[in-house]
Amino acid sequence: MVTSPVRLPGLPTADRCLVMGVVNVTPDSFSDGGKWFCADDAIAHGLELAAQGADIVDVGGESTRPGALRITEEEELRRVGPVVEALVQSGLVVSIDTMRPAVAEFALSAGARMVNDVSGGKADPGMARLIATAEVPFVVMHWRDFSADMYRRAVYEDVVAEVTAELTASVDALVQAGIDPARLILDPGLGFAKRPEHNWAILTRLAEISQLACSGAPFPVLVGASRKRFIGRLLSGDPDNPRPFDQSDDATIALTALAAAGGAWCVRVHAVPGNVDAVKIAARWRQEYQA
Ligand code: PMM
Repeated sequence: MVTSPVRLPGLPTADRCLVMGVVNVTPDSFSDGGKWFCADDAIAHGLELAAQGADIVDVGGESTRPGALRITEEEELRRVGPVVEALVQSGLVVSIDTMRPAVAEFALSAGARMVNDVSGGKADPGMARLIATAEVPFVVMHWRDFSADMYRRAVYEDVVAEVTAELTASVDALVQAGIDPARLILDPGLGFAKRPEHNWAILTRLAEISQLACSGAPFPVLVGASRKRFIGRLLSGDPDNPRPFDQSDDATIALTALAAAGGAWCVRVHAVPGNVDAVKIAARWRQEYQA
């Protein structure tokens, strides 16, 4: 895993794992759909997350919950446009969570500093072209299909080997399109075409994903475990009745500590304060190991 502070143009650098706060401007996201659907509420929420210690706020307008259908580009722009503009103007480091190049381009022109594409550039070939030109950090998430179909694709013999191989192919394609690999961030895509056992296997082997099949420097890794259903299923002990999303924040904090101690570059979370504490604890933990 990456051991020294990671330097990605336009993004904060710290001697600890970074914390990305989630601003979902959607009526139907996994855990907070509808709560910040109106622009003013979403803007207030982003400002609150930053005040609580989020290093980056990730603004998204399209739900990726299992089974979700796509919205139009116009609707996505309508949802995220004013929120990105207001948060940038307030001085926040904004990431845009989108699979659409036009939405990413709008957000970057408004001052967003990175693009978080859950498809890792696979949903639209125009995304790689945009990122090659814009020269901003880009999240390459492991993704097999759109949400409507992703569980059908959750079949693996060796999930870590297959995720690593598929991420390597995505990185190769992006580099081929002209993107500097030093701007790429990897994300194993917890919950995306993955069943609980796949997510747990990945979480314990982040270092292998960070290294990919490359001999060069390891890639920074972003982990998005917050409030995902596999946590609620473990906590309730009943796969058919997972614990509700808003009662899995303490467990998310525990996972943040473990992922950060394991070398994650950044965690994407809904509830910021406890996760900020967790990354500080993990940084001290790692410092002792490396001494
Ligand atoms: N998960 C969701 C949305 N965007 N982006 C990245 N990079 N990684 C993730 O795991 C991820 C993401 C879905 O979660 P939400 O609907 O609760 O925000």
